[in-house]
Amino acid sequence: MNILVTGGAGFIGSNFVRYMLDTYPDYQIINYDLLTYAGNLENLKEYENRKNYSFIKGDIRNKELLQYVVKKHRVNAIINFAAESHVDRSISDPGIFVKTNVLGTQVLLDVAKENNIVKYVQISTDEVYGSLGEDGFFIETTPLSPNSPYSASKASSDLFVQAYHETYGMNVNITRCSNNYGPFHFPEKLIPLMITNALEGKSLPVYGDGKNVRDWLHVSDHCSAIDLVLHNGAPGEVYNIGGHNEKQNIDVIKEILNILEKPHSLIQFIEDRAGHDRRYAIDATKIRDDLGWKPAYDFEKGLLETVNWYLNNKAWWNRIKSGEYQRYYETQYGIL
Ligand code: NAD
Ligand code: TDX
Repeated sequence: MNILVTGGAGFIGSNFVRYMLDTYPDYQIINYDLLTYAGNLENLKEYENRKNYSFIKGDIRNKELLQYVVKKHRVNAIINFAAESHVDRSISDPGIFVKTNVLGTQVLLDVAKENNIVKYVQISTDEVYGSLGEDGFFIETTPLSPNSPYSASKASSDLFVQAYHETYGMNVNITRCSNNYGPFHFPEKLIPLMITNALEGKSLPVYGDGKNVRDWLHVSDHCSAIDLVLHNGAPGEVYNIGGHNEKQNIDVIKEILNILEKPHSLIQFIEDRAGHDRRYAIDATKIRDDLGWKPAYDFEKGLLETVNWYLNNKAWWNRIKSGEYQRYYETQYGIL
């Protein structure tokens, strides 16, 4: 297979590129990424000279460049990770979310259609389903009910993917995964922000009462699920991905502080996120039954490994936190 991975320099994309190069040495992996603030080639440093790996800096909205790349590399599958991915940024500046996530996906779908790509996989999110109450789970047929500009843009892209399947008969899949964690996670997101702030002796900003629930999945379990969908997903199907690791934010934060042996007094409750979804929980029965997927990670083990990764890779996150991200941080949280 010659696979175009868009957004392969970001958190999940770079973990997926690594997973594919390790698992399928005979596949060609073409990483196409715009290298926005979230894209970082350092994530794939050890792989840059592999002969079955190439990187192209490009925008998923650039149809001409995509046509050239797809033809040159005889691409037969596309997996779209490229997106603006942070909910808080979508609240302060929604426009780029529509441009990248909606328009970008539609351009990519056109390129796939015009080049007879055999499989297109859209990496979506559980956030498109909106928020749950105290109980229940999202299943694939749960109505889309996004609440943030980010999730509205992801839901819109999902609808375009489904429309291209229905209208043009394209072989597509959509995956909807819960919150990922693991190595190379950008420190604007909850887990890496809390780990790195604690290590720097800074306050840990908790939105609202800290009792919002997220359903955590180790990024390598997400990668193995995408692998199965790429190879065995039935045309047009949606697959939910999640490992039944529902946690309140405050409990995750306390666990991080305990691992690092840092005081709970670093926790600072701040104003809630606007439109903050209360609870996400995924029912992943379909991908388990139809494709035989099973997550390998237990959350406690995964969190410990992740904390250790940040302890051992200070240079990686220091470079991020001292650069442009610093300006975003001051705008988002002020000086805590
Ligand atoms: P990320 O922000 O770490 O990475 C996004 C990547 O996309 C970056 O490398 C960035 O440079 C690239 N990119 C942005 N705009 C681009 C454009 N116009 N053209 C080409 N590349 C562009 O995001 P992530 O957390 O790795 O998420 C990857 C995908 O998975 C996203 O589609 C996201 O919606 C989805 N997802 C994320 C999670 C999660 O918990 N992080 C969970 C479920 C689904
Ligand atoms: O400083 C913070 N304080 C805080 O309390 C941050 C950054 C987050 N939070 C809370 C908000 C959420 O309830 O922690 C929870 C997780 O927040 P994020 O890490 O921003 O993730 P979330 O909003 O749940 O979205 C993530 O999961 C689904 C990804 O960023 C999305 O790309 C993915 O689609």
